[in-house]
This record gives sequence, structure tokens and C-alpha cells, in this order.
Amino acid sequence: MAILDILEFPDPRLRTKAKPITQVTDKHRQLIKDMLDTMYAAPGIGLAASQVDVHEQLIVIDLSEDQSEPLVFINPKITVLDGDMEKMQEGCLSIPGFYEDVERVEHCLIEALDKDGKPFTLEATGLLAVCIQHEMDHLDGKLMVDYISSTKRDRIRKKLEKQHRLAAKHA
Ligand code: GNR
Ligand code: NI
Repeated sequence: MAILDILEFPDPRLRTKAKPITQVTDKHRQLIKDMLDTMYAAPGIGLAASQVDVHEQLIVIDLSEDQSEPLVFINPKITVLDGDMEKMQEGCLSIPGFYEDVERVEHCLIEALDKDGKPFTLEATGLLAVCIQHEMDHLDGKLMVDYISSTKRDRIRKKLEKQHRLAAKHA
């Protein structure tokens, strides 16, 4: 079991665009295990490889209460099935302690590869749809704070920078 370090805003590495995975290997399957351990320990409901400084298109999600429904998405593609938007308050393990309203597409189809490299599709609504879009944004170098005003974003940045300075001093 390995808990990985999660990058925090405004770390510039979170802005890296993830590359598609051409061949799913045992190394990826080990990373998936470590990402699930890291997500469950946090705790969170989703984690993108970008957040652990691996810039490949890989996401894990588990919306269950008891860690019983891990989902893995490799090279995910999204198709909007219904243009209606839903607003939800989101949190992000890379922006700890802050919660912001974000509007997302309510109903979408995801095409991706599973941990064995096998293609699958999944229709998503509600929290699952929101979470997948949040994670796919990470793969694109995009963060939840990009949807709020620059004033609010700057305030969050300053608070986190201060926390990071204090943490470094006491390390
Ligand atoms: O744990 C998380 N909760 C959450 C709540 C609402 C919308 C999205 C999320 S994802 C987040 C974990 C995370 O930062 N994933 O990138
Ligand atoms: Ni996040």
C-alpha cells in the first residue's frame, strides 16, 4: 500500500496536460492501486494522475460508501448527451478546505479504457457526471478555481501559499 503526495494549487505542475496512454502496463496497474489507496486515505471520491504528478490520462473514482466500487478511466473521451447544466458545490484534494459552485453538463457518455486496456462506455448523470468532468479537467491542466472570479481565486491562492510556507517551516 502506498500513499502518494497530492500536488496542491497553485503548483504549476497541476497545469500540465496529460498524455494519452498508448499501452496499459503493470506499472499503470500499480499506479492505479496507489491512486486508489491515496484517494481512500484522503478521503476523496476521485483522483486524476495529474494530482500525483503523473501526466498521463488516468483517473480513478469511487462514489460508494465502503470503497466497493472503484472505477478506472484511461484516455477518457466525453460526449455530451444532454446540454442541461447542473450546479454543484465541489471540493478538490488539490485545493484543500475550499468548496465552490461549478456548473457541469448533467448527462454525458464516457468512452475509456479499463485497467486491462479494454474499451468500455459509461453513461453518467448526477455526481458521477460531475466527478468525471472534474477529473477530466485535471488531465487538461484545469482546476475548479478556474470557474470562479479571479479575485476569489487569488484569495484562495494566497491562503494556500501561506499554509505551504508554514508547513515548510515546520517540516
Ligand atoms: O473528493 C472530491 N470530492 C468532490 C466533490 C464534488 C465534486 C468533485 C469532487 S472530486 C474530489 C477529489 C478530487 O479533487 N478529485 O480531483
Ligand atoms: Ni480535484
